[in-house]
Order: sequence, then structure tokens, then C-alpha cells
Amino acid sequence: MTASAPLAHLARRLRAGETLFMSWCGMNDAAIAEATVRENFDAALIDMQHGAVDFTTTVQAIGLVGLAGKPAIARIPVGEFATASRLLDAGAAAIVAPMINSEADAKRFASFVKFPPVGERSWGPHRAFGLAGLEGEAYFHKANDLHLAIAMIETREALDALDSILDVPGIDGVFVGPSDLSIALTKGAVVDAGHPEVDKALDHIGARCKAKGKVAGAFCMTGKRAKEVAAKGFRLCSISTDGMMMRLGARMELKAARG
Ligand code: 3PY
Ligand code: MG
Repeated sequence: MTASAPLAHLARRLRAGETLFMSWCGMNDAAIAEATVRENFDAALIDMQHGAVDFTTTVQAIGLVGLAGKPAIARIPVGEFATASRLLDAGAAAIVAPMINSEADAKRFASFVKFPPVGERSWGPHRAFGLAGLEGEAYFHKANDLHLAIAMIETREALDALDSILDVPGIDGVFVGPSDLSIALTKGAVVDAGHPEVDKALDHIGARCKAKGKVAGAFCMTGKRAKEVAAKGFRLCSISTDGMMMRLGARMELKAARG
């Protein structure tokens, strides 16, 4: 494995216990993903669930993020596990799957991310070789360790099934969607990523991940929130989104100009 293999950095750094901050890209332009991740982020997530990013742009973004020396993570649309395998072939270091609500969901997700004997991923890597710094058989034997399967916890059902989701072979960790979780925990009363019930759930999820040796991650609206969540033991924290940062920057500069 070469030192410049960006795909490999994610699993290595998380296993070493580091806390990583990642950008969140929903705009359908791979150059935005590259430009943002170069601002000293540890990784970039390309969001195919709620972002406007299509498959081709996601594949391009994985390459450009790799060119910046960083690993790219992709969030797939709900249940589109076949897309997960295709993005791994293209060099995604991890897949984040939304709405994983049961052990059965987690098993199906992991089966598309991991090769046998853990899962049933079909063979067909192309750009993953270059980004992992490994070819053929050498890649095959390392792939299940290098490519991570991260299950999103964002419903009551998922919280109830948390331990059994974490126990599924091939599931490397979980990622909290605080907005959906707030909707679920308040029975549809509010959407509030910073709701006290979400904070309580984060504490519980962080503790269960620690006990089971799995990675805990979470979506964070701001850098301040990412700092708080990291202090709870979460080691894969996103910060804002490309769209939100662009609007914030525009607002600040206009305010500076207009006073
Ligand atoms: C949520 O907060 O529900 C998310 O999925 C973050 O994008
Ligand atoms: Mg969500």
C-alpha cells in the first residue's frame, strides 16, 4: 500500500482512534467537493440522498477528493445498496446508508459493502485500485478492512435495534441523522437537530459504540456543534454543508459591504 493512497486513510485513522471532521457536499459539481475538502478537512462526504449530486458527479468527486489526498465517503439514497457497491468500485472509502432501522436492514447493507465471506459484494473495482494503492488480489484481501459500512441511526426503531445493528458483521459504525431523529423522538412535533432528546440519544449511541468498539459519527450543522459532538466521543463528524457555507459566506460579505 502506498503512502499516498487516500482511500486507506479513513479506516486507518479511525482505527487509530482519531477524530475526523468531514465536509458535506450536496451540490452537483465535483470541483466544489475538491475545493472544500482542501480547506484542511479530513474527508468529504458526497450526499446522494438529499443532495442534488448524481452518480456521475459522485464518481468524479471521489476522484478529485482523492487528488486532494483525502478519502471520499458517499451517502446513498434510502435502500439503494447496489449503488453502494458501484461507488466502492469507483473508490469511495465508506458508504453511509440512511434509515437503517433493523438488524435485517444492516445485514443487507453490509452484504453490498463487504466481499465474501463477510458479505456478497460483487467483484469489479476500477478506480478503487489506484486510490487504495493496491491491485487485484492484494486489494481483494484488504478491501473489507479498507471500505467502511456506516449505518445511519435516525428513527426510534433504529435506536431500539442499536445493539443488534452494531453486532452485524461488516457494520463498522453508525452515523446519527439528528434532524430525522428529532422528528422521530418528538413524534413529529419538531425538526430540531439540537433537541435535548437528540442529545440524550447521542450520549447513548456514543456509549454503545464505545462498548462495542465501533465508530460513532454524526451530522453537525456547525463547527461548534461538531466540537461538542466530538467531545461526546463521536469520531466522524460532518460540518455544515456546501450550500449552507456558501450562503453564510455570501451573507457575511454582503453585511461587511453594506454595514
Ligand atoms: C438528518 O439529520 O436526518 C440527516 O440525515 C443529516 O443529513
Ligand atoms: Mg436524515
